[in-house]
Amino acid sequence: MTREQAMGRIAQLRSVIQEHDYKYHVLDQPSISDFEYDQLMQELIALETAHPDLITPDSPTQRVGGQLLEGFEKVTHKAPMLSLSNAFGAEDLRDFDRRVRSLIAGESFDYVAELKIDGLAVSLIYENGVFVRGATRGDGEVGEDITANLKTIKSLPLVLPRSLTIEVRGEAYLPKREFERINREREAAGEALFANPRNAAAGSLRQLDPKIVGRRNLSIFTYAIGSIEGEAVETHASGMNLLQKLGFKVNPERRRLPDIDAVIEFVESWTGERRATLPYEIDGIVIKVNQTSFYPRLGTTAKSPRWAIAYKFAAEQAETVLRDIIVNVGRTGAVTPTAVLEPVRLAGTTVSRATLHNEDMIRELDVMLGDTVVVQKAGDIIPEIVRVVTDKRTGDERPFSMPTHCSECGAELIRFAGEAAIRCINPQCPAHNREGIIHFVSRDAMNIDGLGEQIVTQLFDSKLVQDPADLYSLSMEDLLPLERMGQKSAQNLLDSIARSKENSLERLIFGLGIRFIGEKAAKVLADHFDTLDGLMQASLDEMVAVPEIGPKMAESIKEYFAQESTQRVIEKLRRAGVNFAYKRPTVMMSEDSPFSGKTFVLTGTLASMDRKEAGRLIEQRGGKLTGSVSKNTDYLLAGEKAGSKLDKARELGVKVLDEAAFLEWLGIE
Ligand code: 3BD
Repeated sequence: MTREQAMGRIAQLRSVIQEHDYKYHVLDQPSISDFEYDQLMQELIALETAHPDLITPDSPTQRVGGQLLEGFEKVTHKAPMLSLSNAFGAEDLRDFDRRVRSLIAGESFDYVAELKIDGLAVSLIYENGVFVRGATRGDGEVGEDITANLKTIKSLPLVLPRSLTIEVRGEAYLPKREFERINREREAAGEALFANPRNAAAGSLRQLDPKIVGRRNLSIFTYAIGSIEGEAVETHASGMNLLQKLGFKVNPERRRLPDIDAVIEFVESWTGERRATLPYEIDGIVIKVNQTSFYPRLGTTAKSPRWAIAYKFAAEQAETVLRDIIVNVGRTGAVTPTAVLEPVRLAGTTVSRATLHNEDMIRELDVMLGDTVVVQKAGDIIPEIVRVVTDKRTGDERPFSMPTHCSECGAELIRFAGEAAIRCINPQCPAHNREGIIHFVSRDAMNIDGLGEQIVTQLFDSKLVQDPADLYSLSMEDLLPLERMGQKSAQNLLDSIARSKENSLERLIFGLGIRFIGEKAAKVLADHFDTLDGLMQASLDEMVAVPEIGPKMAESIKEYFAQESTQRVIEKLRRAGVNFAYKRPTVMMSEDSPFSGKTFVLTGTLASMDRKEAGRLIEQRGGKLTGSVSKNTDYLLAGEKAGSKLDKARELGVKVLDEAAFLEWLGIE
C-alpha cells in the first residue's frame, strides 16, 4: 500500500468507526457486531502503526491515551458556567414563573423542561469541528482540564460533521448498571465502594490514568451551547436539536411546554416510580425559558440565570428504628451486615432492610441496636442508613459487634490486610455454595430462566442441588414437591436448564464464579482459549499474555481449577453434556434469508425479545440496521406503541413488519 493509499484508507476507517461509535453509544442502536467493529479498529491501528506521522489526536485510536497524567491544568472558562437556583415545590415554580413574566412583560414565550442528570458538569470545546479541550465546571469560573479523560467517553464525538467552533456543556454521568458493576468489582477486590453514581463519575474523571477512566464506561448528555461561531440559536429547543444533529447525545425526555401549569404537570410525572425506570440517576428537572432572545433581559442573579431553575426532588429519607443487624455470607465468602428495620414507607415502597456494607461502615455511623436512624434510598434500589438520630437515644441501645465465626458453617472469619470485608474462607461453607449456584443461573451467567433465589435455596436446602452441575440431573419428580411449582413451570424450568447446556463458553466461565473474573474477562478468556480445557491447562504466563487479564486474575483462575471440588463439578458438567466451547459470533449470510441485504429500522416494544436482541438476529441473518426511517429503509419492524417512525414509514410507503411476521421470518413459531 502506498502512503497515499494508506492516507485514504485511514480517513475512511476513522469515519466508519466514528459512525459506529455514534450508533452504538449515542443512538444505542449498533449496526455491526463487536467483532466486526474490532476488526475495523485493528486495521486502523495497524495502518497508524505503519505510518505514525499520520496519527492525529482526533483519531478514534487516541480515545485512550497511553500516558499517565501528571495532574490537571487549571483552565478559565470563556464564559462562566453558571449554577442553577433551586425550586423545592410547585409554589417555588410559580414564583419563578411570575418573576419571568414580569421581566418580559406581556411577550409570549414557552418553557423547555428536561431531566436533571446527576453527574458532573463539564465544558467541551470544539475548534473547526475538532474536540480540543474539555474541562470540569470547577467553581464556575475556573475548572480543570480533563480532556484526556473525556476523550475516553465513546458517546462524545471527537470530530463534528461540520467545521464548527463551539462550546458545548453537558453532564458526564455513569449509567446505573455501570455503577453497580463497578461497585461489585470493587467489593470483590476489597476496595471502598462509591456511594452513588455521581461520586463514581466524579472520581473516575479525576483519575490520572485514562485507561482506568476508559473502563468505567461513562457517558455524557449535553444540555447547553456555551458559545457558537457563525450561527444564531434562537431557542433552547433548536439548540438541543442542533447538538443532536452534530452527533451529541441529548436527553430524549425533554418537552416544550406552554406554561407553568404544564411544567408542574411534567415535574409531577417524574416524582413517582417512573424515575426509577431510567437507566441513569436524575436529581430533579431543569426548566428553561425557550426563547434565547429574552435571556439578556432576564439576566442573572449573583451566580445563576433568571431564565432557568432546577426543581429538586425531595430527598427520599425516613426515620425508623434499627431492630437488628444480620450478616449474610455471599458467593465470595464476604460477610456483609444488613440492617433489619422497623418497616417504613420510603419512595413508594416499604423498606425493612438497609445495607451496611461492612464493619467499617457500622463503626463510622456509630450505630447501635435499637437506635432511631435516618434511612435513605441512595438513588436506586438498595436503601442505606445515613445517620443515627442520637437525640432519640434512651440508653437502652446495645452495641453490635461483627461475628467472629461464620453463621452458616462455623468457620472462623478472616479479614485480609487491605480489605474492608471479613470473609468465610471455608470452601465447603453452604452459604458459599448456595450463593454460587444463584450466581451460576443468573441472567448474565448461564441465564436459566425461572430459577430464582428462592427455588435455588429450596433445592439447596433439600440437598437436591449442592453444586451447579446437579441442576442438570433434576427431574420432574424432584421439582413438583417444591413450593408454588406446577407441572407447567416445572417443565419450563427443565427446558431452560436443558437449553443452558448450549451456552457459549463465556457464560460458563463467568457462571463458575471465579474470583476477579467478571463478564468481560470471561469473554476475553473464552475467545482466547476456545475451550474450558484450554483455559484449565493454561499457564499463568499464557493467561497474563491475554489482553485485560492481570496477574491477580490469572492466580485466581489457577487456584480455582486446582481445587478438587472444582474438578468434581467440571467433570459432572462435562458428563451432563454442557458445552465447553466458545461459540464465536458469526455473521450468517445465507442468500435466501429474507433479511439478507435489507435495511431495517426497529421501533416500539416487542413482546418476545428486546430491541437489541431483535437487532442482533437481523444482523446475523445479513440484514442492516439504521436508526431512522428514510426512503432507503426496506422494512420497519414495529412492535407495540410504535410512534412517529411508524407514521413516517407509512408516509414513505416503507413496508411494515409486525412481530408475528418477524418471528415467522426467523422461523420461530
Ligand atoms: C443537568 C449548572 C444552565 C445552562 C445554566 C441553564 C449548575 C450543574 O442535567 N442547564 C441540565 C443540567 C444541568 C443545565 C444549566 N441543564 N446549568 C444544567 C446546569 N439539564 N444536570 N448546571 N451545575 C449544571 C452545577 N454543578 C456543580 C455545582 C454547581 N452547579
